Amino acid sequence: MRVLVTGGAGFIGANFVQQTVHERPEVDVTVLDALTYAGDRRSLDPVADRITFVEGSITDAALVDRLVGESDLVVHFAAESHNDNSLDDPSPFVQTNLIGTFTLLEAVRKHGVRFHHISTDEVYGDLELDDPDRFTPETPYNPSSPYSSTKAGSDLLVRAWVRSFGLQATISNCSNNYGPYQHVEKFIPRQITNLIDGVRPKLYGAGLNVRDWIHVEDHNAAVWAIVDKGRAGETYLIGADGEKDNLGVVRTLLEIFGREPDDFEHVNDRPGHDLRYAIDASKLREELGWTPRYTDFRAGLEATVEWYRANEDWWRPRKAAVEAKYAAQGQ
Ligand code: NAD
Ligand code: TDX
Repeated sequence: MRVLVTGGAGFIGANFVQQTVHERPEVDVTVLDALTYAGDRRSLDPVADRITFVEGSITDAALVDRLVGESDLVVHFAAESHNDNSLDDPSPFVQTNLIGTFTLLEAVRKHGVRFHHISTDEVYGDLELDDPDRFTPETPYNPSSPYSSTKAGSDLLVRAWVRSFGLQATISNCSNNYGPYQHVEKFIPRQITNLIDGVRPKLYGAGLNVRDWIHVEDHNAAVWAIVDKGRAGETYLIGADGEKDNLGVVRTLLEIFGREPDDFEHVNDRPGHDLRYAIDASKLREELGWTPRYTDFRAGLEATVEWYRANEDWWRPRKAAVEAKYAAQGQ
């Protein structure tokens, strides 16, 4: 089977490619990645000699047409992925998340190739802290940020191509991922690398916002379960019952580093900051038999801390610029 992985040099995509090479030696992997500020070829070093890497954009219709035409399956991770950046400049979000997905859909339609679209729980908006309901595939779309609205738009394009053109496609909407190779702009790696540097973690606002954490390997195992056994045209929500407020995550990290529980700073809140995400993944669990392996969040965080300690040469080159950008925003 020949698989085209878009965004395979990013956080989740690189983990997906590494897992695929190790667990499915029969699969032939080609990565298409534009190597934006978020992409890093070094994240594919452990499998570099076992994959084909193509540097290019998913908005390049001729390139996409050729690569899709040589594939049996496309797994589409490529995106602009950071909410804070989308508040600063939404333009690349519209280009990559909307135009890029459209470009892929047209090629997949032409060549009749199976497509899996990676999306986010943020398309559903946010929940109150005490809301007993969680997101399900029936929850209406209500995105808040330029990032989540472009992801929502890309999901709707996929749904329309399924209905109008009979595309063999599935969609997954996953909650917040953590694990190795995540860019230091994101919450958990930012705080881990701050703590390694002896800097206090930075909490937006009061730190009461809730995210539903899942280890990246569990996300990727779910993606393969959907590709293997999912029904075309369906949406599957991926989550591992990992709700935590940001303050709780920071306190766990402080404990892992042997620091006092209040040794953090409150910084400016994110405008329009979604309060809470929570996933009901029962369809995925019941229909496809998927279960997460990382059920102990603290143990998963400890392993992630160890990875950042052992791979300082991977994250160090980006750290100062990320912190300078946050500092300019009072974050
Ligand atoms: P990331 O920012 O770490 O990686 C994105 C990758 O896409 C990078 O390698 C980048 O170079 C590449 N890319 C960007 N624009 C491109 C373009 N025009 N053409 C080709 N490649 C391009 O993101 P991530 O956290 O790994 O997220 C991957 C996917 O998973 C995204 O679709 C995101 O919306 C989704 N998702 C992420 C999370 C999360 O917690 N990180 C949760 C749910 C869903
Ligand atoms: O320094 C920080 N302090 C802080 O309190 C940062 C960077 C973030 N936060 C808060 C904001 C959020 O409530 O932590 C939470 C997580 O923030 P992010 O890592 O930026 O993730 P989020 O905005 O929740 O979006 C993530 O999950 C869904 C991914 O970045 C998206 O790509 C995915 O779709």
